[in-house]
Amino acid sequence: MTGSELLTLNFLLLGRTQSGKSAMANCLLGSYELESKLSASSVTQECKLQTACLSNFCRRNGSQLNLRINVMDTPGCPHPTITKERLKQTVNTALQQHFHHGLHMALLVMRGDVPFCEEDCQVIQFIKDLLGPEWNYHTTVIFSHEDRITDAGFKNGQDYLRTAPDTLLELLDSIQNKFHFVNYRADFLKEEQLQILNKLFYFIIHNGYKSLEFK
Ligand SMILES: Nc1nc2c(ncn2[C@@H]2O[C@H](COP(=O)(O)OP(=O)(O)OP(=O)(O)O)[C@@H](O)[C@H]2O)c(=O)[nH]1
Ligand SMILES: [Mg+2]
Repeated sequence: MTGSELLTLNFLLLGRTQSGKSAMANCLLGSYELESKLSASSVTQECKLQTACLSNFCRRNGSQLNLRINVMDTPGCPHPTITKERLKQTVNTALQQHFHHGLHMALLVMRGDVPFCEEDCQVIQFIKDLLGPEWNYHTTVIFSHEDRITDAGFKNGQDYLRTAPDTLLELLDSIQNKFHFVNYRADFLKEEQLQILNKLFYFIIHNGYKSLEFK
């Protein structure tokens, strides 16, 4: 006899303006519900929650595991009109309201094809302030724009990281090298969705399914 089990995982997207947060959120959800577009300013102006269910995601302890994922998209940081303090309050309130069982993983979306700079350090500080001392267990870096990296002649993201500055390598080291390069192309959406979810699921198992609670 086999039964089925439902597991809920909560994800938060964070990152600089126009880094690809909403595209990544859509990729996780396997849909196009969140507005994602090129802009000279910030597209996402408030926190938005979307949910998706994946039946028979994998087998666990002899049962079929159905996955429910809650994905919170956020405005970019730093933001042209929202101060960092205000943004922190807004994200914190949204997490308290919607993630009753806590946050499993924050996804820091960084453009893989743009060099690491001071603004990235500001986002990292924002994540530390928001998530607290355990931030590094609950943060995964998502490098977007992998397509541009391979178009430029690198074999893959790992190959590209050989050119990375120490500040970026130190960041990756501090989060136990939890990172993923994503090639966001609409026609690969389902393929990317499963790849990234499998990886995140593995990181969350490694954390013993622990989540961060917000009060
Ligand atoms: N080529 C390429 N384009 C991408 C990738 N990820 C995102 N984009 C594009 O980058 C632009 C910005 O993406 P968004 O998802 O709106 O970025 P965002 O971080 O949510 O932007 P804001 O809400 O303005 O902060 C869109 O045109 C996306 O299609 C990627 O991996 N490769
Ligand atoms: Mg957005």
